[in-house]
Amino acid sequence: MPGIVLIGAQWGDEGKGKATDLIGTKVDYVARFNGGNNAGHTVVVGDESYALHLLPSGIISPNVTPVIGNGVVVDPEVLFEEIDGLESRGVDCSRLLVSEAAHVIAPYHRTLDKVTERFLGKHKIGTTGRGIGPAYADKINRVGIRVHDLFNAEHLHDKVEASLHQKNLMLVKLYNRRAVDVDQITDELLALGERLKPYVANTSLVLNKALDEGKNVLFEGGQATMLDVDHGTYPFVTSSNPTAGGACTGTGVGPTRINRVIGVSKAYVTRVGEGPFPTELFDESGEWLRAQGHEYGVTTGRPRRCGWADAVVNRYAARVNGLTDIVLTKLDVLTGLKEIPICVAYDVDGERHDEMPTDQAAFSAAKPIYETMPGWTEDISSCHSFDELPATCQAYVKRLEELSGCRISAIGTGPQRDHIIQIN
Ligand code: 2SA
Ligand code: GDP
Ligand code: MG
Repeated sequence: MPGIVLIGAQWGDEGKGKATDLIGTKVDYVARFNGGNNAGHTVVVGDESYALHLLPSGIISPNVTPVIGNGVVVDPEVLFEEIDGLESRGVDCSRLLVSEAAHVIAPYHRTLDKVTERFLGKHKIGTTGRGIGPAYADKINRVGIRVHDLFNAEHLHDKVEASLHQKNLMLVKLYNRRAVDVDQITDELLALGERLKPYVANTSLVLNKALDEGKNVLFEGGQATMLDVDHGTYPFVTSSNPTAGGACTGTGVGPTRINRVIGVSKAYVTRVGEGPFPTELFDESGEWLRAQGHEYGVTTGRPRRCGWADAVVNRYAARVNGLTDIVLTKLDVLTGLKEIPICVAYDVDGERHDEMPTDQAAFSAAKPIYETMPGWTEDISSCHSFDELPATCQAYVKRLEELSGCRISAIGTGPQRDHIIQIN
């Protein structure tokens, strides 16, 4: 089982950090393939809790080589902050490999992210403000700066100049800001490049060689399916491909090398930022879920919007990612509810939709059609097998599995690393 992809099946924060870390102990490489420090993964090990943004979750496991793939956008300042923070807590980060082809987030990307959101007003996306969108826009516009550009002063100056030409016009004329100085940015980036150098590698070559040698590689996605720029709720998405296909383009490994695709899905749903969310709860049930599940952004601290499980989203995620199995997290959060609704289909202007509508106007108008399952009151965090779960809890999982059209292979029963039930 050498190539495993692990992605979020909903709108993010499904607990991928925990799932990745769990599988990470059995793998040799963990490679991030998309996004940047907009991601927030919480990994709990014993009494220690680690909030990771840019670093792959595998960084916590000493036998794993963590890799930042070419599909990731790297903010070097944030990367060093994260490395320093972990090393001060005794986590060795020297094994880290960063792709030389990954694009760099420069300070002007962060500025542009914030001013663009402000100018969008009521049309804003609700970004994390980390410069993600503008960095990917530069990549697609072919004026991006790549990691290997940081090692050649003359070449870098040229690239920065090309990248800033249009942006400076925009900053000055449209946004009433000062122009960014090409020389100053070049010097800053060169200095960051010096520190980055020891980590930089041809990671596509490294990963392909590892797979040739029969090593296990876990490809870790940031964000999630419904935030995918192609398959998510466009335009309320991130600017990368968090779906399984992104694992190949974002690391330089071919699809024939992927053996398993795991989708992580919460037992309910959350979303941060703007955009449609059919099962969102605006009453005390939503507040209850937020409080029970501690649903606040790991990167921005924003309260997450909460809603009931949505089997249409799960089914869609199973399809567009080709999921082989689902890890269902945070089932313990639902403990104490008398009844638990599951959305089985949508009503769009009186018409039933069993599958995800591609038209965002239809998706925005979608009303959930619910089926209700009985709840349970027993604490499930000490259960170590499926059979130990209360009968109504088992029935909830089984129904969700049936509606999602994909096997549930593990269940999260609490925030700790060992709060997990593996199902064979
Ligand atoms: P961006 O910054 O351009 O990627 O924002 C675009 C949309 O993508 C959403 N997004 C996220 N959604 C959930 N979790 C994310 N990571 C953090 C976390 C978020 C946080 O783990 O909690 O701390 O707020 C994440 N990153 C991006 C974002 O909300 C926009 O809707
Ligand atoms: P990610 O972005 O998908 O990695 O998820 P986040 O780390 O942003 O958010 C998931 C949160 O849920 C973290 O605080 C985890 O510690 C926590 N968590 C993960 N699995 C479980 C679980 O099974 N039960 C509970 N109660 N918490 C969990
Ligand atoms: Mg997160």
